[in-house]
Order: sequence, then structure tokens, then C-alpha cells
Amino acid sequence: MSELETLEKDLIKAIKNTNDLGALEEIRVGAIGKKGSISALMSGLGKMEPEQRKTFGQAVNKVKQAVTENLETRKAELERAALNKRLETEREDVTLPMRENPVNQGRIHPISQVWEEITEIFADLGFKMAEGPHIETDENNFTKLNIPAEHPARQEHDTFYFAEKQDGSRRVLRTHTSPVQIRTMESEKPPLRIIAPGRVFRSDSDQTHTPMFHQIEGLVIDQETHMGHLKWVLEEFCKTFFEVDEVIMRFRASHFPFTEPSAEVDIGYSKVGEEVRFGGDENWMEILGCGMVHPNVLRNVGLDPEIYQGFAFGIGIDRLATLKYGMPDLRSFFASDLRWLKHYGFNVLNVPTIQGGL
Ligand code: 2NM
Repeated sequence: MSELETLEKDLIKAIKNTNDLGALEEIRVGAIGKKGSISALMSGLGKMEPEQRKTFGQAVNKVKQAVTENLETRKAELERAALNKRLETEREDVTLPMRENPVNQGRIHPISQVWEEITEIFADLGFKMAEGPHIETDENNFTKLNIPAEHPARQEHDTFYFAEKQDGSRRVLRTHTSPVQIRTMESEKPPLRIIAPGRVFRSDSDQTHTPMFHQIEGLVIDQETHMGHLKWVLEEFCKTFFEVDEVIMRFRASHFPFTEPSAEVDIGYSKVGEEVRFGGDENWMEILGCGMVHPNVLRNVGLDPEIYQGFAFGIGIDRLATLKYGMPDLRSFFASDLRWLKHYGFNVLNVPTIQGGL
């Protein structure tokens, strides 16, 4: 057997016997690396006679090719084996219950839970979620919503103002999420069906008011939208949210600058001992405000009130949470008291869905 044949046989044998990728790489470098045995044979070609150079060169090339192919095959085999081993050892049974560890002692805050519940209900009704910044312009928060300067509603909102700019304009912490509706009406074409959940800010603090709270506002704009649609949507919402088959709702005439007509909605309940039961008509609880979007608001965002109309509503998330889960003092929501969170918080995996139950 020629020297070349022996080299080829030895190399291929070594490759086949190798069981780890590191050793395989060493063989590769030792054979076809810059200073490898096969490369050394190649560099000797220059000193040969042309005829010999041709035959020997071809023979070396054949060996190089065979060795390279064997290296590649073995490399693929070893890599596949390594992957299979990892897959075998890193397998997880995702159906196992969670271990008792500090992580699953964490709780979802009731506001987050109720926020998810509400957005889930409206998503199911075909509403799209919209969001906007907490810091707003005076125009988006007030003027375009038909609340001109010096309007008493500006004082009622107990607004947090930023310092006036040089041009006289000033920014505010949004007092409601309505500026999100303004932004959406300005940037998208009707028909619109959106809900805007988010944090809002008013300088007010007592047992039933905190300076930051959460609202969810809804808006529908189309050519033939009317109060009947509004009533149906709110009724569906209440039934799903309070998990009852029937609700009794009372639309009480009210006033908001951005809607005409405007209404506040109460739902009826009765008390059985200390427990509140929805569906009765002994007592009334105010839960939201709503109305048909004022023509001035439509004009302010460039919509023709002769063509488009729509309804809007605003719900306080924190208040709905206190109602549904019986937490008397709003301020406890933001006290970060772990004992309170443990008692009122929700399990991390308890994700509200319409099908699975809220
Ligand atoms: C409420 C009550 C009634 C409202 C109106 C609008 C807008 F931008 F379309 F004009 N957004 N939200 C609205 C209407 C909010 O909260 C108690």
C-alpha cells in the first residue's frame, strides 16, 4: 500500500472513531489545516517534474476530498447526537403544576385583573384597543373635547398643570383618556370602534378619590350609530362583567361638555346581609357616564356631523374593582401592603377570558 493510501486509511479510521467534536476538529487541522499532513504533501508538488506533479497532485486531491467528506459526515453525526442528548435531558413536562416557590406567591393586582376583564369583554364585542401619552396638550385634553378655556369643567377636573411654555401653551397630566379618542378620530377614518384604557390624573385625594386612577373609555363612530346601540353595548358589558344573566340599568340624564345627550348609568342591586347582589332594583349604583359625541367634538377633529355620529362612554376601573371584589377604601389599592395584595390579589395564571370565565 502506498504511503498516500495509508495516510487516507488512517485518517478516515481516526475520523470514524472520534466521539467528540473537539477531537474531530484537531484531526481536521492536523490533516487539511495550513500545516496539516495533506497540505504538506501539496506544498511538495512544486519541486516535482510536471508529469509526476500531475499524477501525484490528482492523487493527493482525491485523498483530501475523501477526508473532507468523512469529516463533514462525522461532524453532522456528532452534532445531531449532541442535540438529541440535550433534547433528552432538557425535556420539561409543561403540564406539571407549579412548584411552591416564591415566584407563584406573587399576585396580580385587582386593578390589573379588572382591566384585563374589561378589555377582554370589549375585545370580544369587536372593539380595538387604543393608547396615548399620560402628558397631553391642553387642546387634546380640553379644547377639542368642547371644553373651552375658562369653562368650569377645567376646574372640576382638578388638573395637574405643567409650567407654561414660552409660546403660552401648557401641558397637563391627562384628566381622562378622552384625548386618546381625539387622537384616533384625527388619525383614522370611520367606522371606529375603540376602547382606551389607561391611567388618568386629578388632584383629589380621599376615601373614594386617589390622584391617579384608571379609566376605560369607549368610542364608536359610524354613519348610523345611535343611543340604542350604546344601551345594548353597555348592557352586554355589565352582564358579562358582573357575571349575571340579567341586569337592571337606569339611564339618568346628565351633562358632559363632550356629549349631547349625556347620561349617567346606574345598575340596580339588592343587599342580602352584607353581600351585594346585582340584578335587583332596590338600590342604585352609579357605574359610568356616556352619551352621543357632541357635534362640536366631531367638527374639532375634522369629521362632518351631518355624515358621522357616534357614542362614547367612560368607566372608572378602580371603582368597578371595588364593586366587584368588595374592597371598601380606594387608597388601599396603592398602599403596596403585601398582606392586602395577598388577600385581594389574583393568581398569576388566572387569566380572564370570556370562554374560561372572568
Ligand atoms: C365619559 C362620559 C361620556 C367620552 C367622550 C369622548 C369623545 F372623545 F369621543 F368625545 N370620549 N369619551 C365620554 C363621554 C366620557 O366619561 C365619563
